[in-house]
Amino acid sequence: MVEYKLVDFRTFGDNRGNLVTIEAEQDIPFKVNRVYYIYGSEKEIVRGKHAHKELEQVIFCASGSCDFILDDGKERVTVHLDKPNQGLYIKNNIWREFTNFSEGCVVMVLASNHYDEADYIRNYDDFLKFAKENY
Ligand code: T46
Repeated sequence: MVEYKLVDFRTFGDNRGNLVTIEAEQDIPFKVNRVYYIYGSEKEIVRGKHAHKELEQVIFCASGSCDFILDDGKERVTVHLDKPNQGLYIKNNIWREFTNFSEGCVVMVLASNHYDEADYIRNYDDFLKFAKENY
């Protein structure tokens, strides 16, 4: 089974709408060092296509929906994200691709580390080799 977790964030709703909280090291298992977001991707575009050696992330659609394809070198699973108060936790060493973006989709990402291109494995065969050697 590909390892991932869906995390339900605390949501305070009333007749004014909803307020969602995400506490670092409480609701999610790491200190957040970086936040980035992605919007304006057409439905059929495929983003990602890489793994991370160390980085952990929690990902959610603040608006709209998309599909995350996760691959641990042995299996692939597709996770549909469509709730602004539910995050997908992905640990390091998982190949990810994401696609099937809805109109107006905004993908928010909370990351455990600052941006470091050296942490990326952008070639699938290199990922399989790294996964075999390290796990
Ligand atoms: C991931 C998925 C979910 C930066 O300069 N700083 C940053 O913090 C990030 C995330 C990207 N960049 C630059 C690097 C590239 O020149 O932005 C450009 C686009 O990045 P990339 O092609 O890696 O974007 P995605 O959407 O394929 O992947 C991103 C994250 O990079 C990745 O860590 O897990 O979102």
